[in-house]
Amino acid sequence: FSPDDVTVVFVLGGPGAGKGTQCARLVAQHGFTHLSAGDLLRAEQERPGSQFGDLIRSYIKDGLIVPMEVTVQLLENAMTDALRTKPKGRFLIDGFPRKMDQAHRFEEAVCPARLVLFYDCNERVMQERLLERGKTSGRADDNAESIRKRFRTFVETSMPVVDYYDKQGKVVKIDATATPDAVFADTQKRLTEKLG
Ligand code: UP5
Ligand code: MG
Repeated sequence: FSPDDVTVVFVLGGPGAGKGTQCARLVAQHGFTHLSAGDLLRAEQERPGSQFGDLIRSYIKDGLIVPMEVTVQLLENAMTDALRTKPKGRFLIDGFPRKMDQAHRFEEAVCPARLVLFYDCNERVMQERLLERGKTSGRADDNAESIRKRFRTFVETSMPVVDYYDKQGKVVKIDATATPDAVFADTQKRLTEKLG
């Protein structure tokens, strides 16, 4: 597909900041297509015959970033699929890029992002949310040890990506500690200012 046919918004923020929650609302009200890199990796991990299942499983458990080739390919495939039914696609790419090499590769192979929504939340609140969700989510990384590792990766590896886009003036920073409704109201307001 041609980069002219798509608008890409990256959705970043720490583990449990509320990326998925806000993306679901944006899909419902603004017709975006939501692609969560983590969801795509978890689906690939479960796909019979996948050669990456074991690799993905161990990276996710340790909160590490799966080698970018895998994730970029999954995203490209999902975008191509979505464009079959919607020729001009508006995409929310959730939880990606979270390492600089991914950011560069996506920009070269797919297209640059129009803007980056950054959900800002402190670790205490994020940990509380994730441990609560872990009671029922079945996610292999919603436990205290994996959460600690995810936080470390976020600070060391993923925040530099946010800073990189901030220097380009693309980052819209949103306080993610408020209620989901309040965060969404703020998101809508800021997004409309930027995208129209
Ligand atoms: N909740 C949400 N918003 C709330 C609010 N405002 N107030 C109170 N509660 C709120 O929310 C988390 C929980 O908090 C939910 O229970 C929700 O109800 C509640 P959610 O919307 O799911 O937050 P989100 O930011 O999406 O959290 P998630 O756990 O999905 O974040 P991660 O970034 O850790 O997970 P992801 O799935 O993106 O990645 C998982 C792993 O995949 C990574 O650690 C990594 O190992 C791997 N990965 C890669 O290797 N490469 C990639 O490119 C992407 C992922
Ligand atoms: Mg998520």
